[in-house]
Amino acid sequence: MNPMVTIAVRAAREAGRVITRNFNRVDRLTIADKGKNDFVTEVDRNAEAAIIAVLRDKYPHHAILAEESGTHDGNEYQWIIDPLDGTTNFLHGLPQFAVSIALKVKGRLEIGVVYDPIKEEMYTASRGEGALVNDRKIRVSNRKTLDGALLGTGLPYRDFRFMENYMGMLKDLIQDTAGVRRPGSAALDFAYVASGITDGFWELGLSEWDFAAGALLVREAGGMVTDIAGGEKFLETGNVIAGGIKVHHAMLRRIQPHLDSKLTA
Ligand code: 2AM
Ligand code: CA
Repeated sequence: MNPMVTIAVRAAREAGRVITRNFNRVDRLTIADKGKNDFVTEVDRNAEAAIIAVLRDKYPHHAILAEESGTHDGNEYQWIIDPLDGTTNFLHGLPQFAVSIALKVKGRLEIGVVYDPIKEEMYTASRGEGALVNDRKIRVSNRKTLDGALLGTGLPYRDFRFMENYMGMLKDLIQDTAGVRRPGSAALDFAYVASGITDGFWELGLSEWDFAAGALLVREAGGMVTDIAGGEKFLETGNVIAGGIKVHHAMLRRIQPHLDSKLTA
């Protein structure tokens, strides 16, 4: 196994400890409002500090991009960290959230770790070596059509510029599939596609730290990840479709009629 995966796993477990210690004690937490529907707690900050401490200790020269503390300069190795993906769920006592840690080397995704501290599920991937949950190999589903497919998605919650586009996609996809779910942690949504629990996923306007690790999980589990126009710019635009190859293709065809230039630019 890539030794950097071992370090990322250690960092994710440290963050998981901070998170589980505070779960269901939200009344005691200080909650700051970063903006409309954008909350951050001391748990996010402490979990992020725990991750950065582990990474810095081992790799003092690597760069870091982290949701709460922004960019820390360094070399061509860059860690991308979301210490608590699904903060809104966490705040409400809904046990669906995760730690997400990815590593890019010269701009290319190399490692992805997503950890669900409630279920104690550690999803890991490194480029060219496949994807695992708790050391068991995972694969995307091999469903051939949307018929019978279970899809994950993220509803717009803060930026409503693409509401009409999104609703058009949702309307088509709920009619063509077995159902659509909105669990609320993009990192875990990708982990579920990677392990074949859901057959596909799409969302508009994600941030890179929400799904950099998840995107590598899906690819290493044999799936497709593209932007909503079918291209490679998903980390830049945050508009993303993921799934097994056939389901991804079918989703792309259903989504395409609802695109316009402001979404694909
Ligand atoms: P976060 O908790 O790390 O901010 C899903 O749509 C993604 O959007 C999640 O990964 C979540 O990441 C983010 N998000 C932020 N605020 C949200 C909200 N109020 N409702 C749903 N998702 C939210
Ligand atoms: Ca996030």
